[in-house]
Amino acid sequence: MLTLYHCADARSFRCLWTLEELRLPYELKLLPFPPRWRQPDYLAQNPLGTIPLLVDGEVRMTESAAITQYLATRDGPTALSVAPGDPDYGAWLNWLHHGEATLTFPQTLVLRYRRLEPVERRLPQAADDYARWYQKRLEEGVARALADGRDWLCADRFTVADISVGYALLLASSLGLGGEFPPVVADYWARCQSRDGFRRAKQAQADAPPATG
Ligand SMILES: N[C@@H](CCC(=O)N[C@@H](CS)C(=O)NCC(=O)O)C(=O)O
Repeated sequence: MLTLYHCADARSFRCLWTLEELRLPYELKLLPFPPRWRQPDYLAQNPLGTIPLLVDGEVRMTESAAITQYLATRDGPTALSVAPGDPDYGAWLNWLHHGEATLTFPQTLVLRYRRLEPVERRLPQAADDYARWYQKRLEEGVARALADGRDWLCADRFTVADISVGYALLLASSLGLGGEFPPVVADYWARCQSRDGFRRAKQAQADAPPATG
């Protein structure tokens, strides 16, 4: 059985969305955020204290983009994966990592230094700089790629690369950065949200009882 440790709308949402798209059976452990402080016994499971953690027998994974790739390929190729040898294999891996390393990373600095830190530790200049850094990459990366009218980022279909980038758009929306989506990105984000897998994942986290310590 696959077990996913998750906080609502945290990066582990990528994994939950993938599980629902693939309709894999799983157990969801919903933790308060940040678990490092609010559920310290979680450190016994993941000493980093971060979310996600996926447990699959002896396999333990803590990187959300890697987990989506693992789920999409662990039992063989799926519609959400792109195989080596496919002309879009490189693009697929690139978008998969772009969602986390290029888009989500600067957003988390905005989250931390605009919202999470106590007021006296906030850094408006750093938050504004990283908001612009993220916005520029969104315009020159995702928006430019979608400008040719494609629905999804690569391989002419929805894949975990779209889940990785789609999650960055979810986070941007919750940070109040969604109003600055270029129109092609706003349309793409609407397509992501209209997927049954996305809706089921949202419902699953809403229905999950909180994990007890
Ligand atoms: N690169 C990792 C980052 C994991 C990460 O930092 N997760 C955040 C939640 S979105 C977290 O657990 N923060 C709480 C903490 O660091 O204590 C991934 O993509 O999964």
